[in-house]
Amino acid sequence: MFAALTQFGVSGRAVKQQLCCVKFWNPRDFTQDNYHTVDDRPFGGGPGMVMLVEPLDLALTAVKTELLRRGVVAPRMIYLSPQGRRLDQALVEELVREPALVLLAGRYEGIDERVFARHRLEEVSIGDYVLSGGELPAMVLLDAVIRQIPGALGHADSAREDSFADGLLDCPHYTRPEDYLGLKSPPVLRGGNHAEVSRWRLRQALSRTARRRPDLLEHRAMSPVELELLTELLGENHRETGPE
Ligand code: 9WO
Repeated sequence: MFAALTQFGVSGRAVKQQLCCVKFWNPRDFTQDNYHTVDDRPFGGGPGMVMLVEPLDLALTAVKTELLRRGVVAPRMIYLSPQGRRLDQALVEELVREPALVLLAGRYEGIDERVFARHRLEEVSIGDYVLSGGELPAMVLLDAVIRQIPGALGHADSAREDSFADGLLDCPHYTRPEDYLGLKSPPVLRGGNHAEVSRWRLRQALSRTARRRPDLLEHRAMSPVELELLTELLGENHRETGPE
């Protein structure tokens, strides 16, 4: 399942270049019975199954032991769950500075609560929806974190100009042809004036953010040029000009 992360794209290249290492631990390898059971019926009844505490406890302990051998003392351990703290770029930038991360992906209806008593697990959510397991959220988190590792991106500045890198939504992008079936690309982007291009992109980013995600602007400090552009935009809004 994790081949999408470890074998493809930016994250795949980072793994190949050994900028990071991703290791997998199967709770089934930490079972004692012949069937390698990792789940059981929930106490109190109800549908579905719950992941057994013992295989998860043993697996997490084994991971910690290996990390200790490698000099990592108290790794951050994260259980991917809809009950967790919402993943955002600030958390991603926090996590990329960690020497190691231990991610726990649940299946079925979830894990026995006593896993939390045995290990200090943070809960992280990638959004308010229920999936079939924590693996895809783990991959989402890892993709976001790995692309922030220095050297992971081909272009040195690609990360800085990413959406959210500056707390703003991304600006629109254009490439050839200049004119597609009468749909024109903005001339400013082809004029060769880099200062004007930067100003246009910032203006677009501010405008989009103000319209689509005003919450992002609430706690964000504004530079003088940003304030100037935003004031311009607000003036235009009052006069009811076109979209963005
Ligand atoms: C199932 C369920 C059914 C009815 C009402 C609430 C419910 N919650 C769950 C549930 O959390 N199931 C999980 C499936 C158990 C752990 C792994 N699974 C999971 C993780 N689904 N979705 C996530 C997840 C993780 C991080 N961010 C978003 C979703």
